[in-house]
Amino acid sequence: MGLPSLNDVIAAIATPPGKGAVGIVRVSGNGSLELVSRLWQGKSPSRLRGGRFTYGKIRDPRTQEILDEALLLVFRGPHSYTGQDSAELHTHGSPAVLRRVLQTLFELGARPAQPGEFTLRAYLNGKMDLAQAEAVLSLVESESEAARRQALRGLSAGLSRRIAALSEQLFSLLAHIQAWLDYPEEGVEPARIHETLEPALREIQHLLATAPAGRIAQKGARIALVGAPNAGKSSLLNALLGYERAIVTPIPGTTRDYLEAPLEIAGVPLVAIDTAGLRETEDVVEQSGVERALQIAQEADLILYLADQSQPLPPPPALPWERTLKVATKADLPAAWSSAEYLEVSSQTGLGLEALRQHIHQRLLGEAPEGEIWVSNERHVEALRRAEAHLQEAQGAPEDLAGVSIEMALDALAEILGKDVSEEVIERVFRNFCVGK
Ligand SMILES: Nc1nc2c(ncn2[C@@H]2O[C@H](COP(=O)(O)OP(=O)(O)OP(=O)(O)O)[C@@H](O)[C@H]2O)c(=O)[nH]1
Ligand SMILES: [Mg+2]
Repeated sequence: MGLPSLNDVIAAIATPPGKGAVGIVRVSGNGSLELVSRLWQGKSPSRLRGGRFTYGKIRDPRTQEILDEALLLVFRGPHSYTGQDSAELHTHGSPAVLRRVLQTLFELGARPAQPGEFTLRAYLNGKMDLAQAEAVLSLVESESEAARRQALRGLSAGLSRRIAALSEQLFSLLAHIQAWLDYPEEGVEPARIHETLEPALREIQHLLATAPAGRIAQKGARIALVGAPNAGKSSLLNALLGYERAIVTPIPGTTRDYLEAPLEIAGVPLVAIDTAGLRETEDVVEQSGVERALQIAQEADLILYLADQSQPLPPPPALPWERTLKVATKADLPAAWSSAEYLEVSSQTGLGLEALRQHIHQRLLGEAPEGEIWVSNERHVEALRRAEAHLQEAQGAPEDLAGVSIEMALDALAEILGKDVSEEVIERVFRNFCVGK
């Protein structure tokens, strides 16, 4: 397929489909301002300063028909998002207006922008690296506070800077090894491979350790509530949600099918899943509910295992306990047992709910440091893993072979920033963008 041409004028609607207060059509490329001037009635775009708005009318040059009153924003390359001359037409947010304006631009010679093509141009023109371009996509797609925060860190080169610093260290080590191999008689000190490799490896491992948190911040997590009938699962779901989503009764076996509800804890998007109480039963409907509950627990990122503290503790079911948080429910009632392994809550009084939220947050995000970039992109994780493996190879190898491994690690790191990557990689990254971004 190949990458699209960089220099022609592209145009697209940048605002989402449907009606809105304002709609934006974006234009970028060599000659884009001249092209826009042909449908603009008002102060000429070529006389406008970059970054300034002007008010005027959009006119179909063939029929002279006025399409809308609008604002025109002009950017001059290289001081623009794409690095090229660009313009934005801010019209009324009507699909009919936007379609007509776009159609007119096409008739004047612009071509429809492909998904992500504005950002692609920004990347190819050196306005941002590939990791930043991917952060743009993550930011547009972010639906939670945690995702937004992380994407913004990526956009402002949070990851790029760390990768660049890491590469810098490895480059100078490589240069040192090279000098030592080329001029052994010059008395260049033998490369101290280990001393430089150790911190570089630690940095990579540190970044990789943030990946589970990064994934959860971006994609969210699934939390299953399981336990015996009447343990208080549906009540806890409702208490966490703050509204009565699930049916609660004193009859054991009330919930028979599972039930999902979205919620956000400390900015992290979660889906909480209430399930049927675990017990042996003759009822086929309930039986199948119990099977589902166990299945859901297996697939969940985190399990809350609930046990009623006012009743004798039932024998524990088979669960992936390393992913399970134990919760003692009905803490407002007299206790039949008590265990330090269990977090006490009462859905009725709200006791322990805040602590439970904190534990959930802690279990999901682990030790991932707040205020730091978390690696959330699969492509980045994969490249970091390769870099890690190559540096580990280098650690045990003689100098000349170590040099080769370090070079391969450097290549892997460069891929994150999009240096010397294949068109296929670039296409894959931009395929997921929306048109107009
Ligand atoms: N005192 C007290 N009662 C509670 C609390 N949480 C739940 N209950 C009561 O315990 C009973 C069972 O609650 P549910 O939330 O339906 O329990 P469940 O685990 O969903 O039960 P099944 O759907 O049958 O598996 C109801 O009568 C609730 O009112 C609590 O924190 N304190
Ligand atoms: Mg229930």
